[in-house]
Amino acid sequence: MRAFKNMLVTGGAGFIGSNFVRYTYCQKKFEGRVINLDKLTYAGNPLNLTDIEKEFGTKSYYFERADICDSSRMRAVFKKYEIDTVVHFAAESHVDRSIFGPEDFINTNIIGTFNLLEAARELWNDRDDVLFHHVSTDEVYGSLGKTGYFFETTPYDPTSPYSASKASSDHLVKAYQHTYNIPCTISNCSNNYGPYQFPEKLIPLMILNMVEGKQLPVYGDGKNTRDWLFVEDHCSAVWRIMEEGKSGGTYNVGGENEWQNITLVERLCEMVAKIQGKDSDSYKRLITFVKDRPGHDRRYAINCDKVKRELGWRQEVGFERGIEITVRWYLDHPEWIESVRSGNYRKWIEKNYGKR
Ligand code: NAD
Ligand code: TDX
Repeated sequence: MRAFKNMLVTGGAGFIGSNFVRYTYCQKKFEGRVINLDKLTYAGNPLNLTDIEKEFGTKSYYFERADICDSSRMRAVFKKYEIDTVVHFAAESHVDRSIFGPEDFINTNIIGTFNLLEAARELWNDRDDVLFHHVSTDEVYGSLGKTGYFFETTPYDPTSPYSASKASSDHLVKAYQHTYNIPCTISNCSNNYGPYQFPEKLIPLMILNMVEGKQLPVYGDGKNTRDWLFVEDHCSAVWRIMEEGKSGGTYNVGGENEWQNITLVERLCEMVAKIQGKDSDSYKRLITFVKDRPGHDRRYAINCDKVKRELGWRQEVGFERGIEITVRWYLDHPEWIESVRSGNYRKWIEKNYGKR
């Protein structure tokens, strides 16, 4: 089993990255140093980790506000903290945004990943006690019809600027492992859900719109299908892969939990209504079919037998429980929602980290 000392977590102020940092301290009881490197774009929110900052900020948790597109800064951070492990979450992550403005996706997802790999190549210098773990998506495989699954061997066929940029970064990671022998692992994961997800993504957007009595916009005919994974289960998979995965290995991670969007939104209406003791029809009436996303992938479904068979990973949180935890979290954290909705946390960032 690999052991890690100085772990650079990129994008640790975002949704999955912040859950991963919390999981690392609270579940894994990690005793090394965690260096959270994040540019704090609109999606990065330092409030996501105030508890960790408070408890570990003077011991082993460090925050570096930096852009992974800044190559000299990446090398400096590697040197400053003697980084031996990279867990690379930082990315532009929203498909709709990539359709309206792809440039940031090309820069961060491709050039940013390249910069981190270059820092590793230069500073790790053939070491084999290091690891670069790259967090990727099932969207690199394209879209499925009514049947079938994505396997690790499925040819890449990305369709959106977002998925094309993630596919490109995956290829770079594989090339660096192959050419320079940098120990690398990759995970390709399905749709995550859970606390701290920015409310531009389907599940938090729907919950918050319900609370505010706004329309619930469902794209197209609502029959596009996604495989949903509770975020903590993703974090446990990343840890398994980092500890035990083969260098050069790629691992699919999924929830084995497919839902058509419309059915998922109806279930969310029922969960919110149940928790609030209300009638779910009052929420279901808000469902509105809207113009489809251009190039909208029809269905994603992950086969994750490899990570189960080779590394003994399992999902632990079933969908009903995961949805309840998630809905309750959003209902119980109005101050987080207010900060994200109003952009107030930007003022906090400027006060603490200066203007961008
Ligand atoms: P997110 O958008 O919530 O967070 C991304 C984080 O990266 C933010 O904190 C942001 O400030 C930071 N960031 C963006 N550009 C940066 C830059 N140039 N330099 C430094 N930091 C930068 O995203 P997420 O949903 O947490 O996704 C994390 C990773 O997981 C991404 O690589 C994404 O492709 C992948 N992924 C996400 C899902 C999902 O369902 N959310 C599924 C599979 C894979
Ligand atoms: O308002 C909406 N209405 C709607 O019908 C939104 C925001 C989404 N949708 C649909 C589009 C998708 O079929 O819901 C589904 C999920 O949409 P998103 O939450 O935007 O996620 P998706 O596009 O599937 O991509 C997500 O999963 C894979 C993440 O954003 C990616 O970062 C990850 O790689």
